Amino acid sequence: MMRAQIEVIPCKICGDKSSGVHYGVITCEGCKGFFRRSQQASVSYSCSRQSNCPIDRSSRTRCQSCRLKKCVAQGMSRDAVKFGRMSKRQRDSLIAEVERHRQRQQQQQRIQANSMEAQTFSTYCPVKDPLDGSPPILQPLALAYPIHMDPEMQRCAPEVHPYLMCPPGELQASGLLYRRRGDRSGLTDSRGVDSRQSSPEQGPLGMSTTDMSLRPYDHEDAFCQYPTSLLHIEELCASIVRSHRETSQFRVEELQALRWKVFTREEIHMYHSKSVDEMWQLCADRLSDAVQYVVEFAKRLPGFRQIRQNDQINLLKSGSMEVVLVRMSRLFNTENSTVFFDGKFAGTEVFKNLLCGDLIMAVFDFADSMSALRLTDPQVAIFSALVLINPDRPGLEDRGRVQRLRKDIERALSHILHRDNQDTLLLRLYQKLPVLKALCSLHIEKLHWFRQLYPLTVHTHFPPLYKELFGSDSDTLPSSS
Ligand code: HC3
Repeated sequence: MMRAQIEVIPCKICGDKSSGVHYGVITCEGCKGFFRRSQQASVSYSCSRQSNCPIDRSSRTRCQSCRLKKCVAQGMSRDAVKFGRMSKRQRDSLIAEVERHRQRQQQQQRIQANSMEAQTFSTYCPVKDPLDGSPPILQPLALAYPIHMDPEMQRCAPEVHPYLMCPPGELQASGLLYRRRGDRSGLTDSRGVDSRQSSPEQGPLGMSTTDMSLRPYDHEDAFCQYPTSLLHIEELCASIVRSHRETSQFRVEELQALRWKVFTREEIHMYHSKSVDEMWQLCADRLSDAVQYVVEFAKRLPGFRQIRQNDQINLLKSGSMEVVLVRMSRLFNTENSTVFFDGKFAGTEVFKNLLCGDLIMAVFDFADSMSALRLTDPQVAIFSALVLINPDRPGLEDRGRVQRLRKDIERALSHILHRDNQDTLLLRLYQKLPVLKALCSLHIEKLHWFRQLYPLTVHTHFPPLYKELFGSDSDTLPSSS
């Protein structure tokens, strides 16, 4: 294939302009050179953070360990050079990818041309689409739609649920890795004021409201219009679908092309040679990555920013794992019961050393039954929004507002299913809600069990966002020793 054609796809590692296929992956010259240097016997890198540093064009030189990890996860290998030519399958997949890129670029240009017009009458004021070109396919969207792309969305009140509200990199930079000791609820601000009583003008930390990543409820914004007309419902659907598309971590088409990439026996053995806590740590890392995208999805949902800040946090705390599980069905291959995990398709046996076979079986069964519904991506998007915007979650202060938004999303779901001639799916989707709840309770139960066995691993090695969502206060507070 012509190099110039491949170059329409950005570097799979950092998103910079690519220069062709290097070591088996489309990369730029910088990442090609980096990978070559990393292969020297004397080289060994380590990450001083959580081993999940974002790698993009501007940050790629900051952490060599994470950059190399990403190169390997994307499939870079010295062997790719030794074995020379690509297989027919790889070539076909590459051609298809180039074609999809072209089409997406064209589509994007059309959307951009239309969006100026659309924004003038949009009830939901959708977040400006950050795309200025087509997104790279099948790579973390931190590259395609960097989570730090919208500076206003990123700023946060760091001492209040820091990891829900800030991308990890920023927190490290601000040195605010932990909440203050003694702040048991995590909702108390630096002045000892309960953030739940935040004034309308100021956020919990006395910051202006624009300093928040999850925006606090804004009285100026209190008048929120809810759609009644078909046009509004359609706008709501489009806006939710866009939020999903921008934050969905992996693209369905590309996962489809990668279905043949299953873990080999040797690779499965490698997972089996990990200790229980190493395996938990790995899964906690992957799960946190997925949750990060769900948080971003929530922030881009129409109406979410108009919910009170503490309610936004409560919805995410109780709903983000459920959305991860809904999204997991997109990554599931029913033919061989595998899920796209850690760069390849994995069966339940990969997770053996977590020692929670019942949870893994239940999660895989759920993914299988969801995949069997053969939902389209827009249907997954709106169902995910429905799962997240749930007025029955504990601790909500303004349940009414959540209820109203939920009603709109319910209408949106009925509308899209009706439009797709699949009204019968509605009941089947609602039947999934209690299953999701039960899975999440089982997940938390497993974490309690694991914490009793390995309290230090959770406290010291688990990603802060994971602890923020699933852990207890003792997991997030600095240890007293
Ligand atoms: C199966 C899984 C939950 C789902 C995770 C998914 C499939 C989510 C979407 C991501 O894009 C890819 C991905 C990676 C990891 C998958 C998790 C691995 C194990 C976890 C189970 C529910 C076990 C819970 C792990 C624990 C106990 C550490 O929290």
